Amino acid sequence: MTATQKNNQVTNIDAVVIGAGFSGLYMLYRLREAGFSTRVYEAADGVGGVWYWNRYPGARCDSESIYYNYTFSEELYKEWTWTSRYPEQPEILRYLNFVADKFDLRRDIQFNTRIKSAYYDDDLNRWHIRTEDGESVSAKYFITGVGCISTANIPSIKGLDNFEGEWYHTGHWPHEKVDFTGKRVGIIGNGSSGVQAIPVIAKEAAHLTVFQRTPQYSTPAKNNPYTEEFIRQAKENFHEMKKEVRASLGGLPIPINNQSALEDSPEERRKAYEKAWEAGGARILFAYNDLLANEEANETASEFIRSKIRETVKDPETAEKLSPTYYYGTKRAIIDTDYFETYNRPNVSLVEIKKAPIQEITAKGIRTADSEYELDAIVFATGYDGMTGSLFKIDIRGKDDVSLKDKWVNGSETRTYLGIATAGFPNMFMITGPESPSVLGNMPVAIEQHVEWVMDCINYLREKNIEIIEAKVEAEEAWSKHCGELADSTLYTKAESWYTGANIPGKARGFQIYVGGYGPYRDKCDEVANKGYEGFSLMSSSKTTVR
Ligand code: N01
Repeated sequence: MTATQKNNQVTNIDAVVIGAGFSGLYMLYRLREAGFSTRVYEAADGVGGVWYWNRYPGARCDSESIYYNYTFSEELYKEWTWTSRYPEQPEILRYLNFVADKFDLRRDIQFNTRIKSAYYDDDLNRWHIRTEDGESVSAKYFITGVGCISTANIPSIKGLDNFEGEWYHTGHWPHEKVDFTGKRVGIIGNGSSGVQAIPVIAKEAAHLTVFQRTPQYSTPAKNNPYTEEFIRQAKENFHEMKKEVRASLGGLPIPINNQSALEDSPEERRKAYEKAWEAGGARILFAYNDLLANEEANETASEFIRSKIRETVKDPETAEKLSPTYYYGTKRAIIDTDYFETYNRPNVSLVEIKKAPIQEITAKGIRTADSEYELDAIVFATGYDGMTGSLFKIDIRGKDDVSLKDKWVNGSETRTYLGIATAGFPNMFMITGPESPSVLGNMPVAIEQHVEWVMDCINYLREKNIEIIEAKVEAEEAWSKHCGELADSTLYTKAESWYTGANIPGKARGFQIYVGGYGPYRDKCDEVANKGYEGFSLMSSSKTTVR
């Protein structure tokens, strides 16, 4: 089959994939390898997905580099060398470009092209995909690799248009260096992005004002350059590492201490938390097995981090303002380099906008309920419309012209089977869709598992001459219920976070992530496949049920 053509002619191909980040690149590689004609559409002018856009100062991944990789190719793993424990955004982008070059992926990626709609044609059993430029393509399989956190949340604050300075969102950072030297900068938001950007901007700006809605826990990353010896060992250990990350709960080979925090004495706990703190990263979450399930256990870890904040921040009043009260880990655990230390700088100030909310952005800066702050630049580190935001940006319509947004009632009734498929949308697959474990771990591991499962499934359909696969309503009802019950057995649902949709005004609340862990989830997906895709209807082209 041929690739698409530009002049408004509809071209038939086997598969359309949206997005050229970790998901889309690997999906393309596998589809092409299996002999399926494939086209990837990407809005940016290069590969990278979120790592193409997130160029803000200090942007870095919080998974350790040697695990933040594809593992499908030993050769690739051994050819690429990371420089430090946590990869910086430019390095990750270089890695993904290296992957695209090595496997000659670009020739099947159409850049600078945003997908506007995807309609399923029930008569032809095909997806019709249309770009914003009016180009159309018809494909048997429609696969989304749009990312879980890629649709920026820019709060609608009165007056932004009147602001005379510059403003930026961390997820849409300019390609050129933004120079804050000598400027008065305001930053709204202190999640993972803000916590990374704040120390770096503070070093450059004349003054940095942090507008904080909710204080956050953060633990030191303890980043350091990798030694040659460390890299040599990591490469040698490839097969073991691959096996371990794939079986693990969060895609990292970090063992969890299988014991309740409440079984240890306060002294023993302090020792365990100190050790985890010193090891760096979010190791505290692994110190005991009930931190995300038991309030009392969680409080011991939460209080430990608050004690570190009090030790680090010299001004007790500021330390108090920076001390969170929610359950540690129920918002995404953040890791940092000198975040709390930054508040000891004379050019940094903290404004609590829960006490005095932002009322308006004026020509000169930000006006809260009790003050006006003159600024030359505003940085929105205000996060994303997670899980469903990027899917809903595309008008996706399945059988009977039902839109995904309507089916999921704008996100309040998201129903998927395994987070991969949804009833009424045949031959559509979501890479790390809602109700898969995705963002609760090291994403490349989750992505590889989904891509490989989807590829095996498509190969199976070809082998068995099956034209259509569609999740059954009862299977997705059961899966969604199971996801909800698992989430309710944890503390996650108690937090106001992007995980629960609480960050987007008007968005329905819910916890659309499978919390059972990567390894158990993989087993469940494999079981479904081994049982001939149990929970799916498999049909011939005449819609005769094959199984
Ligand atoms: O976004 P966030 P993020 N007015 O939603 C505040 C991944 N990631 O971009 O807590 C005022 O976490 C909001 O306040 P509150 C990672 O999965 C990974 O930082 O809602 N403030 C919060 O402080 C992460 O979880 C890496 O009260 C408003 C902040 O903005 C996810 O991306 C790096 C507001 C948003 O925090 C998102 O992180 C970066 C409003 N209207 C990102 N709306 C690494 O791997 C929101 N806020 C290291």
